[in-house]
Amino acid sequence: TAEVMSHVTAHFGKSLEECREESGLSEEVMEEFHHFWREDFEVVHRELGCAIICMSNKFQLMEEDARMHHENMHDYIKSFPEGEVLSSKMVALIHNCEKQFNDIEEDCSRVVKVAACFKRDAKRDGIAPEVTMIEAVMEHY
Ligand code: BOM
Repeated sequence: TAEVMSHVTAHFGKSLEECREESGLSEEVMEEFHHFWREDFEVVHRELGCAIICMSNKFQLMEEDARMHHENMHDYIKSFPEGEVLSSKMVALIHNCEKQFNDIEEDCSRVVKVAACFKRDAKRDGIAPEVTMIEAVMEHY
């Protein structure tokens, strides 16, 4: 659900600042990670892909090949309130997007494409959070 996704985003987003330097993601492009879900934020910058890889590695959510670690992603999402209602759905959405861009060899460029696909499909399926929902739970993390 969108409520659970707001918790996951708030927690995951906290690692952005640790990854700013090595990803090269400027504040002009993305001021705060939860703006990912803004209607007018376009998920297009390669540096955002690099940042998502770096952030995911803080929680062991990716394999060596910069693809999702299915079991760890499941467990990570389940660790949030009511996370078990979102985990399988979210892993399936991400994996479906990964399959569509498997031919892109460069990791950062591929991951930002996967992330844009995931945002679109999450919105389509009604599990994308509003920015205000994320802001309401950020103080808990
Ligand atoms: O092959 C790439 C696998 C990783 C893709 C991750 C896509 C989602 C990143 C952007 C959205 C984040 C929202 C919540 C936290 C997800 C862990």
